[in-house]
Amino acid sequence: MATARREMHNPAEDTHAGPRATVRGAPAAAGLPRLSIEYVDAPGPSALLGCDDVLAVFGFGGAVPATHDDPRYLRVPLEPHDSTGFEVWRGSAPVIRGCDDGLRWACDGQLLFGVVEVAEREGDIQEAARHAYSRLAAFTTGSRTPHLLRVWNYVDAITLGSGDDERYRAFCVGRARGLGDFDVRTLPAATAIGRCDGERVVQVYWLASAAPGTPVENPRQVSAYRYPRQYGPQAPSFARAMLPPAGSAMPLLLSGTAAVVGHASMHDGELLAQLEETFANFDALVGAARRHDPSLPTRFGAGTRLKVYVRDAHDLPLVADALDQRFGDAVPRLLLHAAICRHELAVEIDGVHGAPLV
Ligand code: 3EB
Repeated sequence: MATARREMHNPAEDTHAGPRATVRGAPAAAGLPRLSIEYVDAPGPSALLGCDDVLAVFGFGGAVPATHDDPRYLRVPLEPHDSTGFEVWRGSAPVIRGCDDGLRWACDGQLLFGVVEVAEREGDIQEAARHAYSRLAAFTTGSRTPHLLRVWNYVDAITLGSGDDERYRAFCVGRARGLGDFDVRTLPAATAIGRCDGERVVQVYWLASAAPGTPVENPRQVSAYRYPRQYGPQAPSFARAMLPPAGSAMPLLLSGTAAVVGHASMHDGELLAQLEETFANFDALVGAARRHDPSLPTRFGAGTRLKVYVRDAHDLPLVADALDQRFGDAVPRLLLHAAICRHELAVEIDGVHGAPLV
């Protein structure tokens, strides 16, 4: 079966990073990993997918195509506030790509984009998350890009249900079970955000690499994987940030960050205070990352990209203004209407941060 499938592939795919490739054998493409992330205006994804260094193109909201023949395209059904932009990941040409029983991927030899979307059966988010993560883990383990750097999780109605029945908590259980045995010290950076589209589909996409990154924790925050029992039966499986493999031309990968200090949510009902606390968290996180890589800029700037998730659509203009005041147009950003995994959190931000690529 595996052999038959391989025979149907382009021979170039023999070097791909999929589940049947082993780490032994010829090394992946020479050179160090390189990744740029841009928010670009375009009439549609096709024009952007024409470049053979593109690892992934993301469209946001209801106005973009839901699907595309090219496995590198993914629609994230979160409505953007003030842009029609696509997010484009560029790696190193040539990128090869494929689809394996619904799991889509693209790989440049050093970096791999992957995505799997699992429909919940009768609202069973735990089982959908377990299934998504077991596919991710089976695809990644033993491949030529075995190191998970960053994962994004988008699920519907994230805070529906109460106590341990809350959907986010059930998601955390399914995620950990799907990952199987893991060492918390190698967990990827991540985002887990709620969609508002009513489609009960667990959407998981990721960035993996041939060489390992270095996880970074935030000195102002308890590591999420050590959150106390009050937040659910399974602590969330992610690192606060991931430094890219040494020597790469890649930014620091920032996990979803909110007004959480220690393990507690701060400033309930005060959106702007939560925004300030979030940036204080980023300052501490970047400070911790700079102890590993002092060349990282201290402050957010032209090599930073922020994705800003705002719970209440009415607050979007307020957040846009606050970001304009803080950064002017120095920091490219995408503002999205999305639910945060704790009721009391009104805003969460993820992104990447580095020196501008030359
Ligand atoms: C927090 O600090 C906010 O479960 O993957 C942020 C990033 C959050 C990732 C996840 C959750 C996740 O706990 C929530």
